[in-house]
Amino acid sequence: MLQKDAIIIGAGFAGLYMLHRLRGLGMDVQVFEAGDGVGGTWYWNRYPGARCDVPSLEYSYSFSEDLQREWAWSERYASQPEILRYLDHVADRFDLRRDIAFRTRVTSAAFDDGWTVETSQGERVTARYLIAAVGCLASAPRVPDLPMFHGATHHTGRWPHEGVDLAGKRVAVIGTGSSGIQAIPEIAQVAEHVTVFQRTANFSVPARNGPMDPAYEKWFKDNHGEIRAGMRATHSGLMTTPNPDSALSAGPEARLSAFEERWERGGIAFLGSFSDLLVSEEANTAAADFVRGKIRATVTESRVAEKLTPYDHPIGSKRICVDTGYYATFNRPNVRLADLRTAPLEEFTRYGVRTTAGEHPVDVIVFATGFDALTGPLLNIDIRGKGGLPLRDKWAAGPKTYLGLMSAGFPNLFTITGPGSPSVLSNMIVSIEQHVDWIAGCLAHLDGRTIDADPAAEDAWGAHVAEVAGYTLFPRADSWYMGANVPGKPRVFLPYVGGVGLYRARCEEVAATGYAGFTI
Ligand code: N01
Repeated sequence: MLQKDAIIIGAGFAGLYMLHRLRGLGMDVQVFEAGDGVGGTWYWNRYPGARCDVPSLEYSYSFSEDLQREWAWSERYASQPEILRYLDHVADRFDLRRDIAFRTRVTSAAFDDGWTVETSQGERVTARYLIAAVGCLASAPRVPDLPMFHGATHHTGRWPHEGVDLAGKRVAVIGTGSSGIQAIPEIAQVAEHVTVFQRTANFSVPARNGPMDPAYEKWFKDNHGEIRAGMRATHSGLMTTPNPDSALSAGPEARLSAFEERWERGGIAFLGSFSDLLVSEEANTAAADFVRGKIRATVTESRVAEKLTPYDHPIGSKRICVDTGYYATFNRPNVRLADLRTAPLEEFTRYGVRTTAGEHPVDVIVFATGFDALTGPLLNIDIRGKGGLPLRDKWAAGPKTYLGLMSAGFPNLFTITGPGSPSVLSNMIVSIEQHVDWIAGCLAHLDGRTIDADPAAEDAWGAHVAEVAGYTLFPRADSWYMGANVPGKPRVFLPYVGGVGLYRARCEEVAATGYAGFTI
């Protein structure tokens, strides 16, 4: 049986950088990757319009000054193909591919002094340390099986690499989260007809994407060190500075102008218009009303505008969407909104989608129905810790982690951006680099010894994660942050909302005090 110092699961942003760091420690590492290329979420999510909602320069590695200097982003927000090209470049530049086994899914991992993993290729490999760089979403898409349907079906997170020719086709899109909201305007431009099946209306803000401004790019690169240090200390890991004022203390005119200014600027920074949008219901309603007004002003048919307007959750309590022409797409003659609240979905028939209002004949069904977020990518692997305890059993009532980095009883298993860490509430690249650096520092400190989280420290961290979430409006939404999108999944707020700056300080303090809360 092959023996390694460490095994990394996944070759996305997290796995690639982890491999690079562990090589720097002189470790012999094996990476397993299910796809036939690097990229993780950017390898799988190739649907039309797939694009990052964090500005390109901020959504890139900071660990290498040379990499940063030599790579040029073409747009303010990078498209999926460009991000994938970037990750391919990183893999080549740092000669990472030679330690990655592609088309190889880790199916199980069991601890007995070290870890033994089994793969879809029938291999068994052991290593002292196991690092799950499985991402938060992409490896666990929710794909229904529709044997009856005559046409093609595609999940946005499993889009065929050769693309899908939708020209002249009647297309159903199910789901109006970030993926659907990005894909629908693109699909509408080529398809003969698009029916959008909406269960929950969502808030979306315009991206205002455009070509990269060379002067801005130069400024960013010239001041890279200072800018990146600043980003690491913020709440979100983004460069944008939230307005520290309260929406409630601002007068109506100042409030409107702050919302208008951020709306014009574009992107998720809209939620930083004021400091209290995610903690005060009244402040949140002001922001939500502003966006509702924009939807009504954009969509010409008032009945459709009303259906597209969200009322059932605070703005930002579900991941805010960022779009290019989403609401205006509903003014096109070839786009129709099917509201599943008034006419619920009954079944997929041979020729289309049937709701209680009748059958919609279509040629292609696009599922933009999301993912079993945060826990799914880990629990899809049969992971067993001390005494053979399955992680699925330990997490039956919700994930239990210490700092989102380890789970007690699963020694030497690290989770990059795991549940209980800022992960999906932050700029993922900042959080990934922070976790990778912390894990690399920890492994250097361990020098081959075994580490496990203390159950008491884990319980205290879990209580803290829940307590902080309780101060916010996040738990008010039926979101994937809460596990609410997967039937039967425990309702627990999964990421840590305390912010990347405070979280980083906490992790650094733990390391500096001899890994308090861990047993070595
Ligand atoms: O998935 P989602 P996503 N019948 O879970 C609906 C990141 N991301 O792939 O709200 C009918 O958000 C569901 O309806 P409801 C980002 O973090 C980033 O869009 O559950 N409808 C919802 O409308 C994002 O948040 C980027 O009532 C069903 C939709 O499907 C995360 O990935 C781009 C249904 C799912 O929305 C996930 O986004 C894309 C059913 N049975 C994704 N089941 C950017 O960087 C589900 N739905 C821009």
